[in-house]
Amino acid sequence: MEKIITEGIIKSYMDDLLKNIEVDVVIVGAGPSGLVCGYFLTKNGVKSIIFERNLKIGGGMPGGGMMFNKIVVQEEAMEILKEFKIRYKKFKEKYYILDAIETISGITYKTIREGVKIFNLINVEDVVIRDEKISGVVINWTSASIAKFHVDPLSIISKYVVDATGHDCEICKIVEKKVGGIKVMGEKSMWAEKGEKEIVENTKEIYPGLIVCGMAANAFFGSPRMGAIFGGMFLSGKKASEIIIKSIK
Ligand code: 48H
Repeated sequence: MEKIITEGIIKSYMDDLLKNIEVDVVIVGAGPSGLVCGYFLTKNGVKSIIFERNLKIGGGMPGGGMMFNKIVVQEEAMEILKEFKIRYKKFKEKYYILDAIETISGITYKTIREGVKIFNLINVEDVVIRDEKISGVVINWTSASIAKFHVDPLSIISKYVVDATGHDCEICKIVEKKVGGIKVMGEKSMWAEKGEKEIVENTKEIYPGLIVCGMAANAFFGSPRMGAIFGGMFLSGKKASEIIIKSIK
């Protein structure tokens, strides 16, 4: 039986990896914005995969606000939540309260079932660059990075890379440092209305082949944080997918 378990797991994982060596879109980060982006891309026929460095999926969402595992979502984003069949309660005019765990679990499940492959425990440590275009990502095991082992990485080729890495906008910082031509402004202090408004405007292609979405978009453009309100994350993930769909199709 042990032999069957081992063979089954290794073969099946390797099959998944081999099928995804070249894809349309690599999304970095399985937080709310990255998951929603992947869902709408795949639903519209654009093959996308997600690399997540953590063991768990969901980024900052399971923590809700200060570990009270609830989130607030505003009216404009509720259509997206309804598509994922997440339950909600109206709180005040135009604001809804959702269970953080149900929301992230529901989004994750539907995203995977739509056909997005999520690889957890893999860190994106660099990008592939060709003719001044971001053309893929460089990956390694998170455990190797934590241990600071010198293990050379592997690469995945793609038409687009989406930076959905949250507050740290890691892929933008890598491109700023190693490729040049862009400048990370850095996230500003709390201002929920402004942060939520600007996050959608900030979702765009910031370098050929590189789209920034979610909290990373506000960090890149120097916009404020907004606390545990998540409508902007969902709208931003959806907008990132629309930019790519329009360009690829
Ligand atoms: C692989 C990586 C890498 C890497 C990071 O932080 P997230 O939840 O990001 P968003 O933008 O989808 O959502 C932001 C939201 O959770 C939040 O923080 C809010 C609303 N804050 C407001 C406030 O005021 O504080 O998810 C990003 C994911 C995480 O799971 C990381 O582990 C992952 O990206 N990640 N994965 N390679 N180099 N860097």
